[in-house]
Parts: sequence; C-alpha cells; structure tokens
Amino acid sequence: MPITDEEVMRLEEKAYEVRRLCLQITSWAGGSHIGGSLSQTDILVAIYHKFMRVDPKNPQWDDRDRFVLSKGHGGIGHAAVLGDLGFFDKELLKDFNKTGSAFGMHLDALKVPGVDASTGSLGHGLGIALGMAMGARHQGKTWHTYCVCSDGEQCEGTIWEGAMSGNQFKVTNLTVMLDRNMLMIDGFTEDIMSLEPLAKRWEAFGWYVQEIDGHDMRAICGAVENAHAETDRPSIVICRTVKGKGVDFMENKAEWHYGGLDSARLNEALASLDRSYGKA
Ligand SMILES: Cc1ncc(C[n+]2csc(CCOP(=O)(O)OP(=O)(O)O)c2C)c(N)n1
Repeated sequence: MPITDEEVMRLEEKAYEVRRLCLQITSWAGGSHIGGSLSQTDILVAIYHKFMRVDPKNPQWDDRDRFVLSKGHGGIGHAAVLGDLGFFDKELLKDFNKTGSAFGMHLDALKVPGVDASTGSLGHGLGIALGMAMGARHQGKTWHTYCVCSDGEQCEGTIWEGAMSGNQFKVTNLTVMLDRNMLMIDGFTEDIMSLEPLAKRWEAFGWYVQEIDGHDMRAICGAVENAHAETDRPSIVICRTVKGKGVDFMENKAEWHYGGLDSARLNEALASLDRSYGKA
C-alpha cells in the first residue's frame, strides 16, 4: 500500500529526532562514527518505524523480525533508534562508551536489548543475516530479516560469498539495504577500491536490485515493499546517501567518519540540522 503523506511526515520527524540524538551521543561519548550514522538514519527509521515487528518490552520475542547492522560502527545510530523506541532507558545513552556502560561503539547483542547480532568486523553481518533468514525458513517461522550494509564493506570478500549464498539458497525473506554514501574510512570508494557498476554486480550475482534516494522516506518504504513482494530472488536496495547528512560541516567529508563534538560544536551541529529540516 502506498505510504501516506502523514506517514512520510511522521517518519521524517522521527529521523530528525534520531539525528539529534546521534549528535548528542557523539558529544557525550567524546566521539563517534557520526558521518555514517547520519547517512544511515532514514533507512533505520523507515525499517523500525514502518516495517519491523518488534516488542521493546519483550526484546527476545521469538517471532520478532530480525535486524543486523552489518556496518556495526553505526552503533550509535542503532542505539538512538532502539532507545527512542523504548528498548532501554534513553538516559543510559549519556554514558555511551564509558567504562562500565553496556554501550560500546559497536553494540553488543548480549548487553544491549534489541540488538540481534554483535557486529563491527565489516563483512560478516550479511552472512549472519542470511543465517537468520534461513533459520526462519527451516523452522517454519514468518519473521523477516533486515540487514544494513555499507559501501566500504563491499571490499570484503565475505560480502560476495553472502551474495552467492543468497542466490543459491533463494533467501527471499531477507531485505538488504546498502548505505551507498560513496565514502569509506578515509576517502571515496571510487578512488580507493572502485565498486561501480555496483547494481550490475549484485544483479550478476542473481539479486533483485533497486536503486533509490536513501533520504527519501517514500522511496525507502516503496523499495522495501517491492522487496517483500519479490519471491524469486534475494533483494538488495542500494540507497544513495550522503555521509554526515543534515549537518553542513560534516556532509560528504571523509574526516567525519569518526569525530567528536565539544559543546560549542554540538550547538553548531544542532543548529545546522535544524536548518536542514527547515526548523530554523
Ligand atoms: C574487517 C574490518 N576491517 C576494518 C575495519 C575498520 N573500519 C571501520 S569503518 C571502516 C570503513 C568505513 O566505510 P563504510 O563501511 O563505507 O562506512 P560508512 O561510510 O557507511 O560509515 C573501516 C575500514 C573494520 N571495522 N572491520
């Protein structure tokens, strides 16, 4: 069913709140992978707020949909979404990455409610997600698995092993979203390890590929619905995004892969975010 204008506005507002929280966590923690957390925000918000069947009061509910953040360094963004949904007390985020906190830069599934897989070593989340999806099928369960990958991750051989397996085993109860922000840790993917033509490569591996604007809620939701409807091939959605999206001094800057914000810089970032949402 096409998404309504009201729902688009609701999701966009939620993405604004999550981006704000990402910036605050970055300040509390003394630094974070903020660039990639801001690029992935709209994807995570759309998945969690429109599609995921989860119960924050019962994080281990057996029939819940599964989510794997294969680009595990986006952990602050994932934690912001989960905290906002009420999986845990949001106040705990103030101690993010501090000694004794449950929250490290890469979220630990044994410590953070709502996290289905501990990730951070790039390239492995796709394989974990494939296993979860195949596990559902073997057990006759209806849960759907979502996996968010990064473009830097496409340099890992395990991604392409996963691509082959997804096709071989026709894993159609999995939706992969690729955060194509064009930047990896210290530069543009096309300068460091060219990925293009990325869509054609995934197609050649037998996947149903869609390419969308990864900051357009309507496009994200439509693509996920198309992916759900595809019953022959595994699905990947290449989401064209901007690293640092929403904060002018971070956008498209490799150096904002990881960075800190003192209180003055935090205020600047929040003001820029407000401007980008037309709130200032
Ligand atoms: C196997 C492995 N090698 C290296 C790293 C260190 N590392 C962290 S993030 C990153 C790449 C960042 O680029 P991308 O994955 O595209 O992240 P995004 O731009 O979406 O934040 C690297 C190499 C890692 N986490 N895992």
